[in-house]
Amino acid sequence: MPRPSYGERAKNQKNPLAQGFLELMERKQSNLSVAADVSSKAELLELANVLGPYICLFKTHIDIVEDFDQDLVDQLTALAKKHDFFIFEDRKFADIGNTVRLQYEKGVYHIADWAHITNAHPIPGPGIITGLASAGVPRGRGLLLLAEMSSAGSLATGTYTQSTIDMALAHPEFVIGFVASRRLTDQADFLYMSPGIGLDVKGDGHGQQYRTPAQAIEGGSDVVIVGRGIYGPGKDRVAEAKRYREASWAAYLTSLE
Ligand code: S5P
Repeated sequence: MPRPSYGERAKNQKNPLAQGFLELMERKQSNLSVAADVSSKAELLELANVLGPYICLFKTHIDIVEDFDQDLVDQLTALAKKHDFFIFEDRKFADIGNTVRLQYEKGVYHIADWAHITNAHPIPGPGIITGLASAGVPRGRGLLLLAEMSSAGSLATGTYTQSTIDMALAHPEFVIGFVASRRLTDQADFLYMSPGIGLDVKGDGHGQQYRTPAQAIEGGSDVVIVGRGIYGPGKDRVAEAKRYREASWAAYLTSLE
């Protein structure tokens, strides 16, 4: 059955962050996210600037940046506006609600102040969502739950994944979707973001498992997350970003037919 377009889904979305993101994908004709796992401020900003035109979402691990400062956040925010992308801090919160709220709002990074989207493991139960929501909802942010993981031997399967869906359904004001390998439910229109994507290799020697963008989109993913496939050793970053964007967008267009 043909799927509705990102633009059509935007019209029916009740969550404003998810709506804005779907509109951005449609406008920019990109369902590609880059996973910018680099450890210097200069490299991170360089990636955001050169790859910004091709992506809908810039995914960070802010705690691996060795020279983090507020200016990095200010510059990244300016690049997000200039190139029209959202920022996803891949923090993978995993503690009780009160603690994650503090980790989200305070400390060195103040993630809630600049990341449009962040994510959490469902393992502590629904309190992790309400804790994060207390800081995120007033700022218009969105949360993804890790319903599955791309790594070999992941424990996020079966009833764990099912319980994650139930937790998401109970919190539509803040949960906009999942990190997962495939579409999980038709009970609400969630966003599905899939890491573990590569066109050339199958793994990384540390448990990561790669599938192609087409495989992810065919399974119902909305956003394809690519890291080293774009900027790994010897890669032409812009050429690779274009290649992944084209492959992912072509797979999306096929899913509409
Ligand atoms: O299950 C997961 C969830 C995530 S968010 N598997 C993942 O690989 N990720 C993240 O996606 C991971 O933290 C990394 O930032 C990115 C994949 O990077 P790559 O270089 O393997 O494409």
